[in-house]
Amino acid sequence: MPAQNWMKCDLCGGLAIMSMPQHRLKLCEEHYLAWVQRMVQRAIDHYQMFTREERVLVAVSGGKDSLGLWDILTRLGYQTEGVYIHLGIAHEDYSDVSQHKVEQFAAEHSLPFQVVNVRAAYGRSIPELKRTGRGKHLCAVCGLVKRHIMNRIAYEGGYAAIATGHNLDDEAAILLQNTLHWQAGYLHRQGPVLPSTHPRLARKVKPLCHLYERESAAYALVRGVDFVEQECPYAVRATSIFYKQILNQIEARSPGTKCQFYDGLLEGKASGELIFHSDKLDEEPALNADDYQTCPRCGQPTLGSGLCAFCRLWETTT
Ligand code: Q46
Ligand code: ZN
Ligand code: ZN
Repeated sequence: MPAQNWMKCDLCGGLAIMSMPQHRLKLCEEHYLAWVQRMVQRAIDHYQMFTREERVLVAVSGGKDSLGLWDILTRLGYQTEGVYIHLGIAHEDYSDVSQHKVEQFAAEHSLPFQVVNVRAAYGRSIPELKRTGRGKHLCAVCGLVKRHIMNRIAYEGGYAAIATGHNLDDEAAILLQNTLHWQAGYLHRQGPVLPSTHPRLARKVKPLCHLYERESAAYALVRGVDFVEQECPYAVRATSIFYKQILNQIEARSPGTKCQFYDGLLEGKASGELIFHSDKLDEEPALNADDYQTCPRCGQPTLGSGLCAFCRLWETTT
């Protein structure tokens, strides 16, 4: 008998298209799609991210993770609406192309979504804001603006949670970075759910937190999701990419390491074996709603007195 040179699905014996060595599992297309949905459902239930009665705002960038997440949540029967934040990144028409992918996906699936164009809404795109601003790294400016807009939209629209497409590789890279620098405050709050600590700050959830990046990408490809393949041009400078590469090298030698690394943090915190002091948190969230003041300009909660970090950003650039 000639040796078989194709992988067999562990469930049906058909042609396997994905192998997950950390789970010792190989699956065909049909069983892979179902497995991914089950993994996401399990994370939503385990971490009590949201219920089917709650409305969820999905932050969609046009990439594989966020569009794949929107697809999965919709198939699982959750009430979702997408929001795309147009950052005004003109390099290779990145923002326009991404917006188009989101529009196409929403139209094909008859899903509601809205677009916030940063330049149209606030007067400057993210790269323009960075050019005229001081100090902060562009990605820090971008993150601050996105968080503010997402919180505003979730509050105005009465959404229970904001779901983002962070996968296990993203989380493990952030964890490595925070551990190498012993960022106790960030380690304290890193996890699949960031609870709401103020009525104007929605709960943040990461339903893909147990899926490797390659698994999330494979889901989008197999499902036929048309996503933007190019990364944000500024992402190449991000240190998280470097940490991801290192973790991938370790994973290749020792499958399951990324998973154990991240799960170890969550389990250690849940059991009380790992305790990080959080008194040095420099941004949201504070411990409870009383810790916040109200920004006199935008009305959002802020930890200091006077303008919030978002409003100060525009102040320093005018
Ligand atoms: S979108 Fe914005 Fe990222 Fe691009 S500019 Fe940096 S933070 S890399 S998630
Ligand atoms: Zn199968
Ligand atoms: Zn403000």
